[in-house]
Amino acid sequence: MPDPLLVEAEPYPYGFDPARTALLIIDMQRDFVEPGGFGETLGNDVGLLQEVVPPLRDVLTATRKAGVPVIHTREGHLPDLSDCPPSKLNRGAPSLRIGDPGPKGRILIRGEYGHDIIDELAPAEGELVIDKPGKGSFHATTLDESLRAMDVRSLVVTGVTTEVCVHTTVREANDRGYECLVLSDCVGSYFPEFQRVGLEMIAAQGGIFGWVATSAGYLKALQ
Ligand code: TIU
Repeated sequence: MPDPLLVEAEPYPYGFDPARTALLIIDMQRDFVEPGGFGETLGNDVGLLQEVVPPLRDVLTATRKAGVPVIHTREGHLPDLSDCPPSKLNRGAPSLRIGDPGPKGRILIRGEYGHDIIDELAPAEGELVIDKPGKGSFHATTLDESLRAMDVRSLVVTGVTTEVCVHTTVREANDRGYECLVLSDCVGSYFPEFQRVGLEMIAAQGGIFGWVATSAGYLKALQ
């Protein structure tokens, strides 16, 4: 086995073998990142999520160049909403509910313009795109099977939102035996406080869910 690459991270350096690693980009969809989608209908300022795009774009470019696989996820539902539990459909007080017509098509419905990934981070040919009905990327998807088939044990985790789909995914991955490195400037929240505390929670207690590093640290290790 080759020596692992080392990333300066909290709570201590993260070692990874690029041959057994994947970059996971969670839910960088128009519905969360751009005005007129699900995120905004929940009352959120989507501007905060847009700060993630430039560093994540650099990470995506370098990761592709290094030959490390990239996996994208999208949160959303079938047009008949048969995969959306009533608990999710009825939760909160959104101005538009999942499935309602919005300016970017039906809110969070697969195949609609708003449901798709933003142009800046569009999946390349051959990259895996996992459609998920929940917040976690493992729940009701084939992600675990795909990662095992690729012999991946280590995940570099990016995307939105830090305390919702990123956290749920990291917790699911951790329980399944994956090691997760979360890139602090490549994950975003509508709430600055949740961003800070969400990242702290991952690396606390000796790395209870995983590690946290900046994209600069990851890029340096990858060179
Ligand atoms: N509401 C919120 O912060 N996030 C979500 O509903 N989905 C994801 O995080 N992708």
